[in-house]
Amino acid sequence: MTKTYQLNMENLKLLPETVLTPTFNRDLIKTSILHIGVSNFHRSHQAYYTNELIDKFNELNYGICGVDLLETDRKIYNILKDQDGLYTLYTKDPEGNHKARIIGSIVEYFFGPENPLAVIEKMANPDIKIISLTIAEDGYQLNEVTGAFNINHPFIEEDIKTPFKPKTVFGYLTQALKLRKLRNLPGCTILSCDNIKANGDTIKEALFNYVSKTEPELLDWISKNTTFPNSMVDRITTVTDFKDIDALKNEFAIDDQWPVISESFSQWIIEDRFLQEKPAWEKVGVNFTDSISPFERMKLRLLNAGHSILGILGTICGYKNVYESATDDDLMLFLTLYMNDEVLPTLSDLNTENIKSYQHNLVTRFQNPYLNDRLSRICSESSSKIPLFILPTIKDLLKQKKTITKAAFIIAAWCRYNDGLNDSKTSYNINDNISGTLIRSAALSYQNPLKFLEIESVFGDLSKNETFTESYKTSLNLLRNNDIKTCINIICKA
Ligand code: CS2
Repeated sequence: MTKTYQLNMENLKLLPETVLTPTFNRDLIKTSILHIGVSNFHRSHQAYYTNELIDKFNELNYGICGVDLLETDRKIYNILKDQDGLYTLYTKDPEGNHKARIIGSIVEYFFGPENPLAVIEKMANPDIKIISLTIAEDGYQLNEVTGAFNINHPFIEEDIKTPFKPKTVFGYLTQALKLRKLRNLPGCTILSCDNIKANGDTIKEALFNYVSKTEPELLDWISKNTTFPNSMVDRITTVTDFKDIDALKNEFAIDDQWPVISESFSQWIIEDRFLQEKPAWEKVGVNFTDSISPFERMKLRLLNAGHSILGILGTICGYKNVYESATDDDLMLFLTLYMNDEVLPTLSDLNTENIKSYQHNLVTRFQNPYLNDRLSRICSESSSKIPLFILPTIKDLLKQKKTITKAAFIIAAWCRYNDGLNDSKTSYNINDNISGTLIRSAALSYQNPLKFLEIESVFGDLSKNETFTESYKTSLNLLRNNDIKTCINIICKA
């Protein structure tokens, strides 16, 4: 058995040379970025880029203060405390090259449930120039259909009642910005890094809604003293499991309680609208642009939608990870036809060459045999993902009077997925905020196929669109009477 070293500052020097470790003095770093939601994704993406910037260019002014707001995040709080804020980013490319890099850019950490006032104070600290977030699709409390902020969400109602013990990002931001105003301090840039359309505009609208209800006199100050750049973030990051933890021990002698595993590819495109001087992230591969919209549409409709399709169809086939789905010829044929016939017409205003190369690269990324990207991760919270990844394509196709056969098949397959049984009659869990509604509606759809489409919070009035419902009903009927592979073959030949 190889000797392993518990990950912490003291042991860094004992790690084998094959491990990339921070070469900078972490004690000299000044924290100017506060990040809410220290998820695996943040740790594989923004914290990585910032680590590279500090490490390669000695930019010591851009340390990150990590913040988590939910009790369910206590695990990361304890682990980062044990490991002096260090963790391993373990990247795996499709050719089988593995790299272990210790990330040292998170130099401070605050845990909301333990001390909410300390978090508010830190957010109000003028040294913090950027407040960034990865709070996942469902953290924005949006109405899935209209995309509008849901002020009546129970968490939001609670925050309105107990403003100094907030639970949501909106409660925290409001109190912190109020303090900045009271103390005559500058505002900050609020940078969303989530997979939602126009993420900066979205957080801005949601925050303005919250503030106009709770602290209306603050609105004018916020609009003058904050900016909300949109950004597009991309790096496939899996759920860490014990096999990864063991592999790191065996391959690199690192004993890390919660490493992050991701592909080697990564992309970050940000609108250049920072209130104050921004980190020179462009030195480490980040692109700054005037408008994120073309990149974001391409990514959400191709990569994220592609994932959801491989997740839903693959789970019904009995597969467990993206690699298995993405190396199945039938599933890939369906995905390719969906992209070519039904997504590309909605992206016709974009550069065709860029789209082709993105699409081509996607196949290699999905087929990375070294990543165990579980379909359960992909399918979780589909009720928040489908409205962002698939429904906008459907709406555009219907508007343009183009064919929607494959898109309708995907929605019907999602209904079939919510039966909770694969084609070999093995059951799986439906992990979703509204799993009860999904399961009930899928059951009712045996009698009346439209029952599933009538979940208004997901589909809006799609059940009233006859062009769509005809195609959807045909697909659902097929799916109820055949295994998924047979259905895919029929749909692909149609
Ligand atoms: C995935 C994303 O959650 C999902 O459904 O599609 O997490 C995806 O892996 C990332 O957006 C990749 O950048």
